[in-house]
Amino acid sequence: MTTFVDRVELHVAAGNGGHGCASVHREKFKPLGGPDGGNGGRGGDVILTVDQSVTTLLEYHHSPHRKATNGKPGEGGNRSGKDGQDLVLPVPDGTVVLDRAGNVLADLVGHGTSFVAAQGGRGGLGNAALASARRKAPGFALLGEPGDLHDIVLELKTVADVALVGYPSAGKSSLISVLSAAKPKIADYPFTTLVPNLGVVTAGSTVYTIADVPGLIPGASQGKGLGLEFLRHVERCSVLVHVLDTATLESERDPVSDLDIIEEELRQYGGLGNRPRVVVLNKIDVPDGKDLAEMVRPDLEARGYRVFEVSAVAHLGLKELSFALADIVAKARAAKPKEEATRIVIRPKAVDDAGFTVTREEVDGELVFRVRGEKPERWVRQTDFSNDEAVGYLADRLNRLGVEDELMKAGARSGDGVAIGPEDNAVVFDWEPTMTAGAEMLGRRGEDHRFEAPRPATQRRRDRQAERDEATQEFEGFEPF
Ligand SMILES: Nc1nc2c(ncn2[C@@H]2O[C@H](COP(=O)(O)OP(=O)(O)OP(=O)(O)O)[C@@H](O)[C@H]2O)c(=O)[nH]1
Ligand SMILES: [Mg+2]
Repeated sequence: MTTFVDRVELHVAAGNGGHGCASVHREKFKPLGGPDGGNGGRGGDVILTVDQSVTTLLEYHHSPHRKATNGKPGEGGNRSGKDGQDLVLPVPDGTVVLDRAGNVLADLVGHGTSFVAAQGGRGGLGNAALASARRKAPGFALLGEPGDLHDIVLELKTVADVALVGYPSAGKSSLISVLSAAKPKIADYPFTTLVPNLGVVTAGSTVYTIADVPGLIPGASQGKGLGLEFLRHVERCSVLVHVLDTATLESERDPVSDLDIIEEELRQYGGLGNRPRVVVLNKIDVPDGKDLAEMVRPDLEARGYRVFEVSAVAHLGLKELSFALADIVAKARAAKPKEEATRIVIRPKAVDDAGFTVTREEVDGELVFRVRGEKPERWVRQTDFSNDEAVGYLADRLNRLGVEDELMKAGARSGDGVAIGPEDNAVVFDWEPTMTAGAEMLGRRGEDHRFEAPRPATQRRRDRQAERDEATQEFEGFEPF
């Protein structure tokens, strides 16, 4: 038997975006031909896709680290870097994707249904794309962004229409073996079935799937036997079938009390209450079994169950049962909202990237104003802090977004600490509210070691003047995103 794995933790890394290129076109007799640095390529995504030929998550159990390829950097001559390749990971039908906290991110049902588990980083713009009327020859380019890194959990919930539940040795696997072409393991000791079996049944014009789960015993909800762990495989079914053993040799058991006990365990598990149920009294080929079945039948029917007397071994009552199940399945399918086109691609929720927040915080006894927001944080990631022009461009962008104004409103004063990004990964600098001097804001008293390339004082003065001049004109810089 192949190993069955129905829960794995997977570490997915999308590709990083390639850096943009800063380059100036050169030709004989035409020394300053303008910026021609190309854009970096996009990093590849990691995509989970339902593939019906895959039945377990075993592969990911063996190698849980998966990475898509990076985008290539842009090059001179307006050559864009190549995009990274998406990494497509095939998963079984019915795979549920969760984050580590247990929140469901996606529920993948139907061949071809896909989920982007990690998004590749954007490529950085080259200096050709950053050029504008005002910034004719940018001496910088944007960095590619890192791709997403996520730890996710994959859980398999078998997609079956009909689920068989019951005590060990009640004959669940035997029933699957005679209703479908599946050949599960059958034996006369309890817990023969350790993982769910799945079979396909054809009854008239209806084709449906039927699954069993390992046998349940009293106290399964407290983890007795194999526990309720496998019940997630029956969560999606349209109908639950109680398989009751009419020929058990255990003196304290009978079909009705077996049913009560299994129902109690299902109730403990929760979520299956509204599923239609039918009762199958199995093993009526045994004479005592037949008698017992006839005895308990009125009782069960009085409770509202449809009751089928069958023998998996002697092939009795099977046709009636399979057609009745087909009927319930067909009705359930008709009642379900129409399935959307099969090839659904689920993308992670788009982050609200319009806004940003400024909050006052105390870090190690010092006042810090923290700026959080998709755009400011992305722009910081795109900035090559060893390049003053790039830092100036960042300052311009932040200013235009209104970060400066908000800091002012929040009470920030010259020299206060400002951090852009989350606590563990922020760019920190001392605030200079003279936003016209773009590069100065970040450059002069920055605490970030990346700011440390000094410029001579004369150069700085000249830059500042140029930037002031620039800022008095209306900003018309290229806004890439
Ligand atoms: N006489 C008789 N025996 C049956 C019938 N159905 C199943 N059995 C026997 O009952 C025993 C258990 O059958 P399984 O199909 O393995 O039972 P199960 O419910 O899948 O059991 P677990 O996997 O342990 O939960 C086997 O020895 C079967 O041959 C039947 O209709 N009549
Ligand atoms: Mg079994």
